[in-house]
Amino acid sequence: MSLEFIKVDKQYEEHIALIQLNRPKELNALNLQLMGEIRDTLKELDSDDSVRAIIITGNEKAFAAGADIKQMAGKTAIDMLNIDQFSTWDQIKKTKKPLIAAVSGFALGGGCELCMHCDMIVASETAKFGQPEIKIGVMPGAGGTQRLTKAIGKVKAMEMVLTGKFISAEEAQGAGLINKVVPVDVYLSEAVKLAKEVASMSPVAVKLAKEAVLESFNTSLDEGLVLERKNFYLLFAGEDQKEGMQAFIEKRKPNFKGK
Ligand code: DAK
Repeated sequence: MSLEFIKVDKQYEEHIALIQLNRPKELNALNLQLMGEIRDTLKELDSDDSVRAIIITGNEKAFAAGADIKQMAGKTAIDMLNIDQFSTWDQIKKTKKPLIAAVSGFALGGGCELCMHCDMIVASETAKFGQPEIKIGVMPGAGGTQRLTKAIGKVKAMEMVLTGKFISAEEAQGAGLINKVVPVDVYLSEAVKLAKEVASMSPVAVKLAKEAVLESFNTSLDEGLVLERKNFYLLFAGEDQKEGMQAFIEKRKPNFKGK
């Protein structure tokens, strides 16, 4: 696969893949090709057993300043329908491995929505999150009204979506949108640390636990509990459960194989 707008390092660290958005002059504005490259790369990494966690990052100035406004400006509703960007975002949503966003600078519009497609978010002190689509006459289109509201609650989400105002990393952490705020020189290494911690767990347990947590957004408590229980039982069919519990009893570190 030849990649123009992202850089991919499949073994950035052991078991950790890194995707870096790479349109720096345009503040990593998410054009259709870039989104397609993310979609295809995630699909490939998701089926690669050597990868246990995936980090998505940008650069110090911008994670991503949103969808490419210049590419979108002249489109009609029928163009948008035919381009069907939703299938790309839906595919990204299907990623089973843990995704961590390492964010510095602007994470706006589709950029903020891409962060919210990740399972955890580590940000630098300079990060700014926002859904400013309202300022250009539209509204969030890749889940912003739903995921932001679930993350930070109605009134704060309403303020961000209806005024387009940005929030700082510190505010985002206080509101529950992100996991961690760290100095700008370590935001990536902190994301790697988190990814390594997750990658040291059983990949099967991580996959099934991620599925169960995400399911809580779509189901009633009882339906979610049914899935949780099935996934819990399923883990007893695998070697990693035996290894994990035996390692505890023998007071040693477990060696999980994802089986
Ligand atoms: N698109 C295209 N170009 C962008 C851009 C964007 N979103 N953001 C920045 N750029 C470009 C600027 O045009 C400029 O290019 P040149 O003029 O140098 O050629 C360059 O990046 C540097 O930007 P600035 O000169 O503006 O830099 P500043 O530091 O002064 O300002 C800023 C930074 C981030 C505050 C400002 O650039 C800005 O407000 N950018 C736009 C932010 C925005 O409105 N984002 C939301 C876009 S709408 C969907 C999925 C997703 C979406 C829609 C549908 N479906 C699945 C259907 C998402 C929509 C959006 O995200």
